[in-house]
Parts: sequence; structure tokens; C-alpha cells
Amino acid sequence: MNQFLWETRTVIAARHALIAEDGHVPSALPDFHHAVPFIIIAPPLSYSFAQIQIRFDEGGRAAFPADHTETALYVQSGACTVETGGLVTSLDAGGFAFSPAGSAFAMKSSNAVVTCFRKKYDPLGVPAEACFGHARNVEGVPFLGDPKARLKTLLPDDMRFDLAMNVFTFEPGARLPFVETHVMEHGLLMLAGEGVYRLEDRNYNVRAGDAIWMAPWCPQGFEATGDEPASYLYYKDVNRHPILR
Ligand code: UGY
Ligand code: MN
Repeated sequence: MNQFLWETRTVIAARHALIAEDGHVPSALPDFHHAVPFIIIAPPLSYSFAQIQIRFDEGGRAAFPADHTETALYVQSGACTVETGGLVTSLDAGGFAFSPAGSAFAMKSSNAVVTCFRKKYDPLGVPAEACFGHARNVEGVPFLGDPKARLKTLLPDDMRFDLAMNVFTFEPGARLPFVETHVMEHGLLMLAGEGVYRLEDRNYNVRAGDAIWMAPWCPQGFEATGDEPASYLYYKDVNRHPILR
């Protein structure tokens, strides 16, 4: 027997998961044509969200229906056009979009790889409208005063939104200042570089392409290792009373 066949870096634990690309398996979804969805994280693993990577081929198109689910999209590579709420926008790598619940969300591309975070909208007041942007136009704010750990909050930081999609970039040697333990759940994609992720009581070497699920209250820490900055995209549920979920 070839032992190599049975090796993977993927670990599924009680309150976290490291999901490496070596184990990805495509799904089929309605309204996907020449676009392959990989459902990286979803219930029953996660509680509040799904993390779906879509790989587009020539003439690719994909759509999510107008239902109770909202979508935040980030373009990892290539270029795509997205349509939601009557608006059409072209996005290249680093571009992002938000499509509110109740709006259909259509994507077209011949080469893009995108990550979508999807969650059931928890209504409060007037819902947010569709929005678009590019990470290069969002200021990276020093995290808790550390200029070597910079946080980009891509979506508007206000109570209309019940999810956040952020990009965190760490200079080599920079780290989260303490082991966080919080009610918010995370889905994460390593975009660049490498580092060590502390999850519950384990440490993992992580690199670009790795995905991580962190359950509510999963103790978590990160330190960038290697010579290049390390960067990750992540989802977080925000701005709602937990007992009302
Ligand atoms: O927003 C956050 O909770 C962030 N500091 N967590 C993380 O990077 N694991
Ligand atoms: Mn956190």
C-alpha cells in the first residue's frame, strides 16, 4: 500500500478545522455552469455560515437565488463580473462584493477563483444594500496599536451588517497580541505567506490556500513566520444579540 495516498494536512477537531487543498472535492449546485463550487465549510460543521470557493472556466457563470441568504464575495485571482440589486460591476483580484438577502447574485468569469461567505440574514432595521470595493482602497488599520499587524475591514462597519469580511496582514514575526476566545465564529482563507495558527490547544503550520474553521469560543492565535508578510481573509458574525439567533 502506498502510504502517501493516506497523508493529508486536514484536521477536523471539536471546535476547529484546518482544511487543506489536498482534500478538496467539488460539489454541484443549481445555476452553476463551467463554474465549480467547492463547499469548504458549511453546516453541520459550522453554525452560522458557509464558505464556498468557486473556480470558473471559460464562459463560466454561477448564481445564488434571491432568498434569506446574504453573500460576501472576495476575488482571489482572475477577474469576474457580478450582478446584484440591479448593479453590475467588474472585479479583479482583491475585489469584493456584498449581496443582501432577498437579492439574486450572479457571477460571470472565464478564469476567476473566488471565495464566498454566505449566511442567513438576521434582520435589524433597514437592511444593507449591495456594495462593491477593492481591498487596495481600504486602509489597513494597526490592530490594537501594532503597525505590523494591519486589519482591513472590507464591508461597512455598521449595524446593518450581521457579518464582517476582513483581510488581516502580518509582517514576518508579527502576531495576534493574545489568544482570543470569543462568541464570534470564523471562516478563514490564507491568502499569502505562512505562519503558525494556534487553534484550541494545537499549533498548525499554515500557508496560502489553507482554510480554517473556528467555532464560537475556539481559542485562537496567529504568528507570521517566513520572510514574506502573511495575509488572510476571514468571516465573522457581528452586531447581533446572541440569544436572538
Ligand atoms: O476579528 C477577529 O476576531 C480576529 N482578531 N481573529 C483572528 O484573526 N483569528
Ligand atoms: Mn478572532
